[in-house]
Amino acid sequence: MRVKTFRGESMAACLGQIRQELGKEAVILGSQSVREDGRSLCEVMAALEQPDSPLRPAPPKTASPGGGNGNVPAGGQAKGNGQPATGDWNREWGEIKGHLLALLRPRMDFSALSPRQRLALEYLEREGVDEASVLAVFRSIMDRGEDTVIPALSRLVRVKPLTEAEWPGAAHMFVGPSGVGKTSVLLRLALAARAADPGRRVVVVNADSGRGKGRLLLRHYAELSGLTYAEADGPEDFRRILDEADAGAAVFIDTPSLRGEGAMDGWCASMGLTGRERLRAHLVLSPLFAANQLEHSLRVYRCPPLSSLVWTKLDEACNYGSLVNMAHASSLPVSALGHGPELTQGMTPASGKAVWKLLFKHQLPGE
Ligand SMILES: Nc1nc2c(ncn2[C@@H]2O[C@H](COP(=O)(O)OP(=O)(O)OP(=O)(O)O)[C@@H](O)[C@H]2O)c(=O)[nH]1
Ligand SMILES: [Mg+2]
Repeated sequence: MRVKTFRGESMAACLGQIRQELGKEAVILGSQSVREDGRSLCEVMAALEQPDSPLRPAPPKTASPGGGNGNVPAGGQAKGNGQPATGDWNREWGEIKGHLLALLRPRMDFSALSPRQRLALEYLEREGVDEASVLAVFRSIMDRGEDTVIPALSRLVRVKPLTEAEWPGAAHMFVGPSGVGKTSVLLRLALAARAADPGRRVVVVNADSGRGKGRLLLRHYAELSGLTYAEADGPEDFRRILDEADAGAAVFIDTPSLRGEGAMDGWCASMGLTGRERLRAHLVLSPLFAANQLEHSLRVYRCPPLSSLVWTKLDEACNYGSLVNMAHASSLPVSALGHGPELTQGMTPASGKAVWKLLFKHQLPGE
């Protein structure tokens, strides 16, 4: 059997490469989203069950103006920069994923697992972990011949705690849907940064020019807690603020909720926030949202500095499968877990142990 991994800008692009290189007999073993040079790519592992048949030579690559591989999904429209139009890409990806999962489901033979592994995977399914993620865990276990489920889950749900030690010198920006808990997360981190180093300048930045109320709330807390409050409405403000971060200040930026796929990417460009090495964006989400709402949020808020997922309102949720699903869909690590409305005790930097306790025991961090 010849196994090969293909990367492309869409599932359709990968399937095109697979068809050309391995032919129609190729079998898809698995797929995932990966990040490469700040771009989100689709990665598909395919195999050809004919050991003696030589691989077909890859056709010469045609250069695309956008620097991609020139692939555009069938029926999709290329944007001016050679990228497929986002709406077409998403619709096509959704359809292809559905077809692939229908094909792959019979290959997910749980009887190949140990009883404990089988129980764990069946539990995850009941917990709301979607088919694509269960399949990824299953393949990961089978590929490595592991005895337990946690190592495979840990590869899927990576963790990078939102602490200064893990994100040294970063300026943190919080993005996400309205009311999800962005300002609360930001204030908790700003207060923690202040407690960790009382001599350090801690700046909280409101970039939500459209909402006076949100500004007042942040300003009020900043004044009460001795934090520096700033407002940013354009590239010049952000340049000044990020220069402060470069000079050693702890910077936390609150952003407006936006509408439309790709909206955060456009907002970052309009605010001059591309190419700032220190800037890290964190997508704040809650398991209270429905699966398609979460996936939509990822498409709205995906932007070059996006680096982690923060989960909030865990205390109000009844299951946590979406933590696995979104880790799989985004390839981003989980960085913090919000589990209560209190500013002082409502959030914990993420750890593998905390995520597994949440998922398998419904035990909130700190309980
Ligand atoms: N139960 C619970 N409530 C939370 C949590 N995080 C935030 N909240 C509450 O959710 C509400 C909204 O929180 P904000 O931090 O204002 O949310 P936001 O995303 O900044 O909202 P907008 O600025 O309006 O978009 C507030 O009442 C918070 O106290 C949490 O982890 N658990
Ligand atoms: Mg807010």
